Amino acid sequence: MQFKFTTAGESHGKALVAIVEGVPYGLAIEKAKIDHELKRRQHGYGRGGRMKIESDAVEILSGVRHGRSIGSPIALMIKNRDFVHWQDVMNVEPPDDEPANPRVVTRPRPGHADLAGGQKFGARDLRDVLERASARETAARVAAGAVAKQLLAAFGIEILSHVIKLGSVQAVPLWRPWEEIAAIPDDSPLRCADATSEREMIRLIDEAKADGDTLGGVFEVAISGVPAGLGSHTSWEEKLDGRFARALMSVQAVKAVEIGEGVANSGRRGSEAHDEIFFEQSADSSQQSADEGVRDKFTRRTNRAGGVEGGITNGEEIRLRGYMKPISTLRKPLASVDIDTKEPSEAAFERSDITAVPAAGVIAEAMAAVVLADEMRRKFGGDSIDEMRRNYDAYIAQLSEY
Ligand code: EPS
Repeated sequence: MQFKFTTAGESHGKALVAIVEGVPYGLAIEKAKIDHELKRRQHGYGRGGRMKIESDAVEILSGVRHGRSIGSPIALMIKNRDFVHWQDVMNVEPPDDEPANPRVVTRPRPGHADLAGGQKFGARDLRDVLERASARETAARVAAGAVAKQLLAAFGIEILSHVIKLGSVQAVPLWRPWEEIAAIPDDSPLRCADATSEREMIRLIDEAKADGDTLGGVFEVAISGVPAGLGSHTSWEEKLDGRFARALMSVQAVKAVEIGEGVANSGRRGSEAHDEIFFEQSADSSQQSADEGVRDKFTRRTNRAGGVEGGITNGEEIRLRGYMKPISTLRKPLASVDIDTKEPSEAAFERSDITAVPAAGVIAEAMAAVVLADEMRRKFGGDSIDEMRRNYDAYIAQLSEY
């Protein structure tokens, strides 16, 4: 059984939708938890005017009955509140009359999909491309990811993210323990664990805004409670680091992905790069402590691998980093060329976020959740959550005997 999803919807169309498949029968699904994730994605200092218009909330259309999944595809819908301003421009039907302001886009933004997408499809109105390329689509991903998170939470797996760099300002120290990331309040301006760095980041955003510019940065996703043994070394497609990289790289504007301390490790000696293996015996290895779940276990004192070795989870916390380029819609536009006149022309601008790195972290959480939910479904199968749990429990028992 696979866990997968697909999305549909344009940025200024009627709604975004996600269809999620592979949720086992009988899983408690809470709409409030999906809405909570949607709200987290919308938050963050440096977002633009659109976020004042949208207040994302999900409507669950299928696959859930009386608060529990029934094993069928779960369809989720998020309405675009801004659609009321775009009904003519985004009309599904051929218009009777030309809209008063058709908002045709002919000046591609460097860094956006506008020009390459226009060339690919032969589109004379670049809106046909940008409406779908827009990161608005990620609201649907986050909704699907929130379903994946509810499946993972049933097995004690939790996912968080934080911002570790914004523009040129890097949080010090870069690496933060789980507890510090978990303690960042949901209404924190940039979801950065270090208050001093966060103030600097805010100052940088204000400067960029005043200059009509934009900023990128780096976020980190942290995942706890993952058992050893998800993913596989046996074939390139099965390697979990590769699957995570693809999932995170597919997030709009993410241009590099790092697993653990992958970048720093490339410049270290092997003796400084790998996580040595130890075996800890529980203080009391009597039958009573075994019954209480206190077991002997393999341990690491470092986690530079970020919880994945050989494409397989090793039982440590998973750490994934995504590097986001600056947003490509600039108030002070870059040089471009009008696709009709071929004359030099400034790139199109209507409005823009200054930065969206905290949001990208939330989206990456959702993508990582979907990949892990899929790994859990592949390994533990089952048509119902009860059957899946029996299989999971048997494997955990096997692990503890290893
Ligand atoms: C986006 C452009 C902006 C962002 C949008 C992504 O939208 P608009 O063109 O309507 O101002 O606000 O992000 C969202 C709407 C969102 O929900 O994240 C783009 O071109 O990618």
